[in-house]
Amino acid sequence: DYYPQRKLALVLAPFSGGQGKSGVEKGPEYMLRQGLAHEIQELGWDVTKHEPLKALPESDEVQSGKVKNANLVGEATERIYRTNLEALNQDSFPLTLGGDHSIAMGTVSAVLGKHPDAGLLWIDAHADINTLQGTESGNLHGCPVSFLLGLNKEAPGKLSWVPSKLHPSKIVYIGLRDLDPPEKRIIKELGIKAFSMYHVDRYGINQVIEMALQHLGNGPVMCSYDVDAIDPQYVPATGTPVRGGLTLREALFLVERLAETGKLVALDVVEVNPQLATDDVHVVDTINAGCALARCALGETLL
Ligand code: 6HN
Ligand code: MN
Ligand code: MN
Ligand code: MN
Repeated sequence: DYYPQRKLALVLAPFSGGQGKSGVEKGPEYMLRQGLAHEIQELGWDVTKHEPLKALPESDEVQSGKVKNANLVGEATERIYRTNLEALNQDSFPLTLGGDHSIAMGTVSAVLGKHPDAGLLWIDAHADINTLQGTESGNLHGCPVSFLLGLNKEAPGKLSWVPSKLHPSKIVYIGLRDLDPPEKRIIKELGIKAFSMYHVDRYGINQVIEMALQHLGNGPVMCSYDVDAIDPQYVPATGTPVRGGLTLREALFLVERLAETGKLVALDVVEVNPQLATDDVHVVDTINAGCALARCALGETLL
């Protein structure tokens, strides 16, 4: 058990600069309004709130190829990194609420700063491993893993802070179903362990998580959870939905199992965008799913 004192740092990351759709910065606020902090306290955690992105300055953007908002993403992710590393150093579990997935440059770097041997479980419909060269969209939420792995020779502007501390053998994907061609090539070349929805169907979610954990070995595990891993019928309010995803039970089972191992050291819940819903039920479903992921990862059980 990495957190015998049950201290939790609730890190709010209302950030949308890693992609083009507004609304994803409202994710934390909606999850808090749902009562998430209180629910976590009821699970026995001592919760402190952190807002590293308060008063984020206007950034003067560097124009660097196709990539958008490099300075803004750099500034935001470095702030998140500092906050999360400090939390980890004070034996607190960082739960980071996004915001778009670019914020994982900060959260994952913090975990690897504290626990160099940590494994990373990336649960997502997408691989988010596009390089500066390979990205089609120019959206940095599609690129955090390439920065963490050090695949970009020169990081533009304020993105240069990101340390490349992640080894390709220390990341495992679950839920993939929408990769860009260069992403498929990188995953093959680096031999990264990846369980797509094909593998979830073939082996079942239970075997998939066991194989993932076995691959990562015995050390601590961080989970970066993009809610678009879950099928849009359960989680419609997200920026890049892809059909054919995890059921809500499969999605929750993954984090229930992680909690049970006692090896989980940090969690991100990202890409909740309450503005991208056509009706209120969609918002409620999505927020409920996001909050449930956090609670299950923090020890909530069905019995
Ligand atoms: N996410 N591969 C696409 C891109 O723009 O690079 C989609 C990325 C989605 C990122 O969902 O966190
Ligand atoms: Mn995604
Ligand atoms: Mn694509
Ligand atoms: Mn993602």
